[in-house]
Amino acid sequence: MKKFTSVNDVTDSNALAASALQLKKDPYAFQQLGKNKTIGLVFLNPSLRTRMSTQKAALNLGMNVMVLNMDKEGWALELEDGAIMNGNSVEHIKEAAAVIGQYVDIIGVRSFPGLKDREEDYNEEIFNKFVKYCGVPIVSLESATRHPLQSLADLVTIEELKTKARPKVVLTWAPHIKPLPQAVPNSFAEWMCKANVDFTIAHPAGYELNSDFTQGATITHNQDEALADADFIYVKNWSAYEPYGKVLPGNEDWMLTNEKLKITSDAKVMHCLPVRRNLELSDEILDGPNSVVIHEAGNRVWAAQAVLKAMLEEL
Ligand code: SN0
Repeated sequence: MKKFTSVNDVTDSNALAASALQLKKDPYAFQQLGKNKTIGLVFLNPSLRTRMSTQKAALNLGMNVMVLNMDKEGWALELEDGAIMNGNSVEHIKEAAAVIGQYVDIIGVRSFPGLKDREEDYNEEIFNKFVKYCGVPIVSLESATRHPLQSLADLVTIEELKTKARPKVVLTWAPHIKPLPQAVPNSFAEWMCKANVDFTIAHPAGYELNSDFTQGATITHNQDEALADADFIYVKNWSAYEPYGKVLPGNEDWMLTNEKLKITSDAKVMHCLPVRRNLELSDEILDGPNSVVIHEAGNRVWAAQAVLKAMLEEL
């Protein structure tokens, strides 16, 4: 694999999930593969799981790891082509990305959407500048519109914990006070649409995702209808796609509770984390027997390791 930015970069997502589960059984089998190879993880936004799991994955493969918290420790970055840099920005992304590419064999980049200009976000303008100027294979650590390492870990978790060949998986919107990206739900939807699952998306009216990501999904505004007989529930907030980046009033009753779990098939509850307790997801669910969120976060290592292994094999 030369780049990992979406499910479309993967020839066989089930085989990649199987590779992740194999690595989970034998984490250090490919220590030679990454010897003397370096990954640079560049963060323009905060991270806990993506940073630590990708770092651990690289170490398991024998790689060296460098982390740059560019938003906090780097020079203020200029992103505009043709800018006259007489303001606060110090270094243009053209030089910054190209220089990082001199030091590493693979680059990972995290760049959240601004949630102001939909075209800019959905064209992945910042992320694609890294792709264009860094000159080395790139892995997305969450871009404006997708979070593929998370989605692969989610697929791995479902494959690992499912008790029937084709489980019912429900992505349900949850309340939040801040406008959050659509990256996680977009990405989860496009991976689930290609997986062997019965996939439903439930959200309040007005939170329709971009239909490019949801082809093949059942979509409903009725949460109860969606939750009936669910085997997995994936809880996530996102802001509206239209009007772009907005939080619409109401819908607090969309938070998942034990009462709502009763109509499911004793569903396992997933969330990418970080989660705001008792706003997005109740204590009783997070601390109860149906939550698999910590297990899911643990699987981030094996997902990242399967991706880095596939990239190292083609370096
Ligand atoms: C990010 C998101 O895309 O929703 C990262 C998830 C992996 N989440 C947040 O930014 C949460 C911020 C908050 O204030 O709760």
